[in-house]
Amino acid sequence: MKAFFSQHQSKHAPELELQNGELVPHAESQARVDAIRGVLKDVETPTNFGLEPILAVHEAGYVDFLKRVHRDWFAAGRPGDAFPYVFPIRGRRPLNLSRIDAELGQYAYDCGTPVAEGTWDTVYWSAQSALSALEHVMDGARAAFAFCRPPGHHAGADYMGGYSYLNNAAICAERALAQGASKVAVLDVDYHHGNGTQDIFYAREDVLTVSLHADPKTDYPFYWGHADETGEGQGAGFSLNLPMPRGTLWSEYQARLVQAIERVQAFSPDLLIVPYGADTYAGDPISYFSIETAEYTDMARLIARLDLPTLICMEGGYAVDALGANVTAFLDGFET
Ligand code: OKP
Ligand code: ZN
Repeated sequence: MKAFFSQHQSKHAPELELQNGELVPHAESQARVDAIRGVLKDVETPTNFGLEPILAVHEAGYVDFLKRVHRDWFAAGRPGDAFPYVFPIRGRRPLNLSRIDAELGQYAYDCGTPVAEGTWDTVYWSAQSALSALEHVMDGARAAFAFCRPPGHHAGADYMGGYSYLNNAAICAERALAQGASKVAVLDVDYHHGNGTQDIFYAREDVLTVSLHADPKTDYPFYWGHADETGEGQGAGFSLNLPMPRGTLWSEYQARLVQAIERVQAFSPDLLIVPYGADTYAGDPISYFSIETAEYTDMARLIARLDLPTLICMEGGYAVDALGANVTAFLDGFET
């Protein structure tokens, strides 16, 4: 299967994240890039589609902020990566504050998503990789792999979080609709709930979001991904959340995936987008499901049985030593 990746996507290299009360080396590391890049055989440099498809999803003020925030941080005399530390909680009125810390808090929801010097270039080109893979599928390919990094599925229209800055899957869903698709389904199989994608389409009936993930009662992102979140307004019934307990095995996961697939089938979309995280892997250092490498092929085969044009977007997966094999196993399931 054809993959898309730009060298610019190596630039993002945040040093630290705040995790469980400690500043630790950032899990979304450069080593992930090498691990995945090393197993891809048919890789193309993405086409530059510009900002327009990004701005169809993300608020212009947020995109402008992403572009310049690290420069502003540096100009303010701050060291290292730009980190938020004050957040406007629920219902705060909008204030046009220019202090760097106020801006950061307004556009972020966690302390795991610092903006580093190369972040903008990387997330811009990740989105272009996704759009290029989408174009390949819209041109008739059965499936394509967008090697995006960092992940995107936690980013909302105007916020970053969960290592995510631009929501690649959402940008592609919106683009597909603009290019003539009438319905798009997003089937998120990362370990973590795809809260950004869900938020972006929560009130919409033209994009179905389905997410299989660790129960937010025990796992990040806590506040979203509960089973009773089903959409609102016109979008009521068009969000489906299937949380599972820590320790979930493939045999158990499979039953939920079948349920998810049936929902997608009933929706009858023109295009399927699969945010894929290899962090459901048994050996993942920050996640707690028990899926084994070979089982990713079974997972992908089940999804492939939907027989829909499919765009796969890379999300998480932090067991670097197994990452290449896990990605290969998943992509293999679409070839056979
Ligand atoms: C991004 B993706 C746990 C900290 C979790 C955020 C995880 C973001 C995952 N102690 N930090 O969905 O793989
Ligand atoms: Zn994840």
